[in-house]
Amino acid sequence: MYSAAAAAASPPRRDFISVTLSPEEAAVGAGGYNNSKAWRRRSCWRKWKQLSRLQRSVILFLFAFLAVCGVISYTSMGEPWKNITSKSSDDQDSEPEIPGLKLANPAVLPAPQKADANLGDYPELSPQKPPKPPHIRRGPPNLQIKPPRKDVWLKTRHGTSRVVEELVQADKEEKTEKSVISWRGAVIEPDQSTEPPSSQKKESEKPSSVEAEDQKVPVPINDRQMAVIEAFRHAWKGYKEFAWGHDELKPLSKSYSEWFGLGLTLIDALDTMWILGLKEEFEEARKWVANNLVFDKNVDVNLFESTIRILGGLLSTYHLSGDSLFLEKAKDIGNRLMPAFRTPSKIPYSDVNIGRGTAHPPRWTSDSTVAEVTSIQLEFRELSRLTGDPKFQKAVDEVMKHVHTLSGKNDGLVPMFINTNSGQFTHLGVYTLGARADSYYEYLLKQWIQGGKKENELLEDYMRAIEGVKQHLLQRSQPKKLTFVGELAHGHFSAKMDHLVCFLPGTLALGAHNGLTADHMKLAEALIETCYQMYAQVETGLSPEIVHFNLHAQKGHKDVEIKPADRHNLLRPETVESLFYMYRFTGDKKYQDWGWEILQNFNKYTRVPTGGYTSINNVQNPSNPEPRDKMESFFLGETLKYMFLLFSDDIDLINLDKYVFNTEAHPLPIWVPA
Ligand code: DMJ
Repeated sequence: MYSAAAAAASPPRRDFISVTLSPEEAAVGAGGYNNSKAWRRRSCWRKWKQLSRLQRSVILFLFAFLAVCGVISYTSMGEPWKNITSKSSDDQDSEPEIPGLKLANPAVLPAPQKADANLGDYPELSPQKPPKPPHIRRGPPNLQIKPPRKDVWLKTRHGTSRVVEELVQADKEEKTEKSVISWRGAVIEPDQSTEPPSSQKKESEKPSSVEAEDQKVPVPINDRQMAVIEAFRHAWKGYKEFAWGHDELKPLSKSYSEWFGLGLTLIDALDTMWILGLKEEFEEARKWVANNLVFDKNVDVNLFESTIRILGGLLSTYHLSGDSLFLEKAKDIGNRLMPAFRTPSKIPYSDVNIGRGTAHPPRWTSDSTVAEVTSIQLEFRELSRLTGDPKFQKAVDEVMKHVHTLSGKNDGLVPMFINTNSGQFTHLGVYTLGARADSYYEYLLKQWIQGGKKENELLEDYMRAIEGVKQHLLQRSQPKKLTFVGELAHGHFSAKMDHLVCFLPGTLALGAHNGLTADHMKLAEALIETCYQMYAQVETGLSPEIVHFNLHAQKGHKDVEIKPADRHNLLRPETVESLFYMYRFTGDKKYQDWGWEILQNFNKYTRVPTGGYTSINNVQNPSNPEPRDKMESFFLGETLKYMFLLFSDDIDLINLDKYVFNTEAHPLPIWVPA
C-alpha cells in the first residue's frame, strides 16, 4: 500500500505519480492542509508505531478498562430505560384508559393533577406513592363527592381509608399471632379458606386489600342484576304512587298500611338504592328523610323491629353515603329507644313510645322475645362507636352478658321467651331456630365478627349452640335425604322448619369464612340445598312460611309437606340471603341459578302490574296464588338487595371482610381491631 510519508521522503517515481494519487494526497504532496479520514488514520498509525512498547501497553490497558466500565453501566441502566421508552410508545399507541390506571410504573414526570385532586384532607395518602386511579364508589355519583367523616370507616375517593389500612395491618399482625383455637373439640382454623375459586391464590401472591382496591376495575352490572334493578323499580313505582312516606304498600288496593307511621319501606330501602346505584330514587328518598322523617311522635314502636329496620337502615346508609343527615336521624331514634332498657332486669321491654319516652311489655305478659332482645346489639354498639357515647353499647352488652350466664339452655339452645322482671327464661323446654329465637344465633356470630373476633363469650355461645343444633335438631328427610333443622318441644322432635331458619346456612358459611370449623361449611351446604328444595318442590316454585319434612318414605310423597295454615309466602329473604353467602364463599354458580329461579317465580306469582309485589296466601296454587295485598318492607330492604349481591361477581360490593349485615340486611362496618 502506498504511504504518503514514503512518498515525501523518496524521489518521485513515474509509476507513483499518475494513477494512484487522490486529490487529497496530491494536496499533501503539494504541502497543503489535509484533514481527510484516510490521512488521519495513516498519521495515527505512524504515531502509534513511534510509541515505545510500554507506552502502547498502558494505552491498551486504559482502553480495555474503559470498555469494561461501559458494559457494566449499560446493563444496570437498561431496564429503566426500556420502561421509559416502551411506556412512552404505549402512551402514544393505546386507547385512552381509566385515568391513572397505567401508572404502576410512574413515568418520568408525574401526571398533571386536577385542581380538585386534593379535595379531602386524608392523611393516609403517602406523598411517595404514585398517583392512583380514582376509586369508583357505587351509588348516586353526585353523592359520591361528599367528603366522609375522617373518624369513621369510610372509603375515600382514592378507594382506601385510614381504617381500612389499619384493618389490613391488624389483620396481618393477627394472622401471624393466631394459631389454631380450639373450642370443645371444634377446631377453629384461622386460615381456612372458603373463598371462591377465582380468589384462591396463595397468600403471598395476593395484593393487600388496599392495593387490590386501588387496582380495581369496576365490575359491570350483568343481566341478572339488571333484572333485579327492574324489579326494584317496579316495586318502588307502586310504593311511590300509592304509599309514599308510609310504612308498607298495599299494591292491590293501591294504598298503604301503617305499623309505626315512620316510612318503614322507604328507610329499609335506602341502602338498597345506594347499592343498586339508583341515583334519582335515592335522592328523592333522602329529601323525604330530611323534611318529613320525624321521631317526635306519640307512637308505640317495637324495639327490635325499629332497631333492625330504622336504626340499622340509617346507620348503613350513613356509612355508604357519608351523609351526616342519616347519622343525625340514627342518633335521634337511638336515644328515643333507650327507655326500653329501664326494666328491673335490664332485659328490655318489647315496646317503646318514642314520643313520650315510655316503654312497656305487650299487654298480656311481662316477657320479651329472646331473639328480639338479643338482636339489637350490632346497631346499638355501632351507634356508640359513632357517637362516642358508651350508653347504647353498655345497655345491649349487658343483655348479652346476662343471657350468657342464664340457665335453661339446652346445649346452647335458648328458649323463646325471657322475663323482663326476673331476667329468667320462661316457657322452658321449647327450642327452635325459627321465629322468636333465630337471630339470637345469628347475632352471636356477627357481634363477634363486628368486634374484631375478641369477645370470646359470644363465640363460645355460638359454637355451643351449633353443637346443640347438631345434637338435637338435625334430621334427614325422605326420600331425598335432605338435612333440615326441626324443633324440640319438651323432648319431642318435630320435623317442622320455618322459612326463617334458612338464614342459618349463610351464617354457618360466614362463620367458616371467619375461621370456624370446616364442619360448619359442610352443614351450610346441606342446609342451603334443603332451603332451595323448599322452593323447588312447591307448585309455584316459592317456599311456604313453614314446611314439615317427611321422615319416612311414602309412595307419591315429596320431602316437603305443607299445612293449609302455612302455605303463604311473605316475600321473605332468608334463602336468597344464604344463597348470597354461599356464592360469595364458594363461587359455585348453582347458587346464582337457584336465586335466579326464585326471582323469576316472584315475578310470575307476586308481581302486581300496577306497581309493587305482594305477599301471597297459597304457594301451592299457581293459577291463583291468592295475593294478600301487602309488600313487606324487607322485600326491598333485604330480598332484592341480597338478589343483587348474589348475582354480582364483585367481592368488593359490600366486602364481607369489611362489613357485617344486620338481620335486616343493612351492612355495618367491622370494627378495627384494637
Ligand atoms: C326481617 O325483618 C328480618 O330478616 C328478621 O330477622 C326476620 N324477619 C324478617 C324477614 O323475614
